Amino acid sequence: ELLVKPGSLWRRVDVVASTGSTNADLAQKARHGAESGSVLVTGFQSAGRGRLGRSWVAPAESSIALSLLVRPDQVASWRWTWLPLLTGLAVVEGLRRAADVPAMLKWPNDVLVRERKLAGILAERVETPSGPACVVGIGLNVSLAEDELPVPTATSLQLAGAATTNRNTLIATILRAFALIYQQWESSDDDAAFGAAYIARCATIGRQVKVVLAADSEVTGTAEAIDGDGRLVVRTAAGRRTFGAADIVHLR
Ligand code: BT5
Repeated sequence: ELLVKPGSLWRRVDVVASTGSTNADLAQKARHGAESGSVLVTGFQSAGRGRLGRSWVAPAESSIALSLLVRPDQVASWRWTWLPLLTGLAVVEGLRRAADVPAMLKWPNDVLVRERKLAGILAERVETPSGPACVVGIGLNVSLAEDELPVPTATSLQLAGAATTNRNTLIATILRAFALIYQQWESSDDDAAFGAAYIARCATIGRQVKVVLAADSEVTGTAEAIDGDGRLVVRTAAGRRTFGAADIVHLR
């Protein structure tokens, strides 16, 4: 039983024991008319999706996968690039509050604790009969032990010494944090304010980074800022360059 009551943003929260991908399921529901504020939560995905064709892998019983459907009809479509970033910010703020872990963002939207990945976010635009919508997925490692980590760069709330690993508490806190930040973003056009809030929690800014553009092309420099479209601004020997979320950034 979830503690989240349907409110001004959350219209319904469905919980299933397992599925392929909550993002795929919710996108399908969106095409069939699911309303803004629909949430789908599961404990296990057999085909969890990452960005750029990668996969999200998490064992049953020790992780959370959830997807949120929003239809930001009032927001200009060029501002939608902020959705994955503000979701990352919501996860960081929610986990700091609920679990007391020093969560940070690695641009664009990996959630790290002590340089290891605690949560991943995948935002996907979906065309539906009533207009475009966005499905935002969050994968969170809750109680994985060291030998259960899918990759050595991962961590879990339990390994990070979290104050709670209670799923309902975590889900409720993340949904509340998202609703707060989303509603501020939807009702304002001050992306600079989001940029500032994001930068305050972003481990990438001020660091030496290597940006991989293609197999044989990379750029190194110092990450300086997030611009008005949520892109990363890097100072290189040859001047400033701006990168989008499809470019792969390694912290050095
Ligand atoms: C992400 O992709 O980090 C986005 C993950 C989004 C997962 C959620 S779960 C709910 C919703 N439904 C879905 O089907 N997906 C979303 P990306 O930045 O591409 O990172 C993927 C990479 O992270 C993989 O290639 C691995 O290296 C690593 N990885 C995979 N599983 C991990 C895990 N459980 N913890 C930490 N790292 C992981």
